[in-house]
Amino acid sequence: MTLVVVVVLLAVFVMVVGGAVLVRSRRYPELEPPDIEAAAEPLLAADHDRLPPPVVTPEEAAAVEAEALGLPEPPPAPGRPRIRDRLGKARGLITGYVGSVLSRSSIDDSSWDDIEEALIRADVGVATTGTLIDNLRQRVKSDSLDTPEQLLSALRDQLKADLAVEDRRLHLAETGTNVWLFVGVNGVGKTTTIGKLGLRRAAEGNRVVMAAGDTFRAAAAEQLQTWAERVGADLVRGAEGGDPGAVVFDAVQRAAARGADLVLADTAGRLHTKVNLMEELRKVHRVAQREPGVVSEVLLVIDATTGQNGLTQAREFAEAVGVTGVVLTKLDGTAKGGIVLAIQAELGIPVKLVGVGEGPEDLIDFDPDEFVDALFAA
Ligand SMILES: Nc1nc2c(ncn2[C@@H]2O[C@H](COP(=O)(O)OP(=O)(O)OP(=O)(O)O)[C@@H](O)[C@H]2O)c(=O)[nH]1
Ligand SMILES: [Mg+2]
Repeated sequence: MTLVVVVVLLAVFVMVVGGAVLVRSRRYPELEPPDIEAAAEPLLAADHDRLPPPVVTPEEAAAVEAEALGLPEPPPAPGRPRIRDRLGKARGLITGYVGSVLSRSSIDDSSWDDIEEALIRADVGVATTGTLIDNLRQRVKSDSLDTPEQLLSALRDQLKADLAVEDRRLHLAETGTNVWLFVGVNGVGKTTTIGKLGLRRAAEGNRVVMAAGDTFRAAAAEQLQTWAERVGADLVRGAEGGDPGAVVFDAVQRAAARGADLVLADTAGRLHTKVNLMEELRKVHRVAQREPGVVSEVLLVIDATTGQNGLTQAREFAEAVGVTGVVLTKLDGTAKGGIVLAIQAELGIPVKLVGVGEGPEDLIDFDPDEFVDALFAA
């Protein structure tokens, strides 16, 4: 009897508790244990690229902050190509020309003739080649070199020594609004170089203003505008045929007002015949120097494929506007590159940058050792 009562009470208890749980879970379905697999399914099925990354990098944090502040998106840092991978015809050029030196068992007159010819064919120019050979002869004598291998190794060292300069950096004045002026004849790559360099400076965190000082043709300003948009830089442009000095002056004022670090100023490579280009450039230079402007670099852009013509151009521009450095473009093409030596030896102007293509990353700081090694590459 007692047993029957206990069993009945137990059954009643189970029914009451079970019913309560059932009622609760119906009223509060969220209290039911979650179906993990069902919940994970949309995540597993989702496009992984659209899922938030697990870690926020400093660049991403900076991008979020920049967006919140309404700043333009910083351009990606361009990767730096190596000169030996990007040289066109110049790569291995000396090696190709001096093979005959190595085919002899000693150093004789023919070895010297071959080296001289190789340098001239490499665009070094007659005068610079003469000096180079004289220095090399002295070195061979003083170091008692007697094998062709030693001779070529001395040539390589001599080329590096002749290209060595103490300071190849691009300068910025500490006070005032820095202006880098780009000059050169038409088609050498001034505008493209400004674009590439602007991209690099912006990626390094600088605020850049571009000045479309080539008012000779409207397309020049459009071309610079495209680069300015890519860089996220301010562009100052004037009317077609307008005063280039006024454009550069306005750009300096705008840079100063906005606290920008640098003005990259484009200029025309050719003008209407009645206007003298050098006169015009002198004027632009003077105006760019007006307070708070400080012209801290005048970069002469030379197309390396023009060979010895580049030297004549360098001489003319150096006289007119005091060139502080050379940008040698198009070394990725048919250029032989020896002009680098002539410019430095004869005019004492260091080559600071080289252009090795039309893309945004195709601008390299000139390194003489890497360059000479590339000329001797196998
Ligand atoms: N392959 C190669 N092409 C280049 C290089 N630099 C510039 N270019 C090309 O050369 C052409 C002329 O370049 P620009 O930058 O317009 O030359 P510019 O000196 O501004 O010419 P103007 O405005 O006419 O005085 C363009 O097609 C560029 O893409 C380089 O390093 N390598
Ligand atoms: Mg241009």
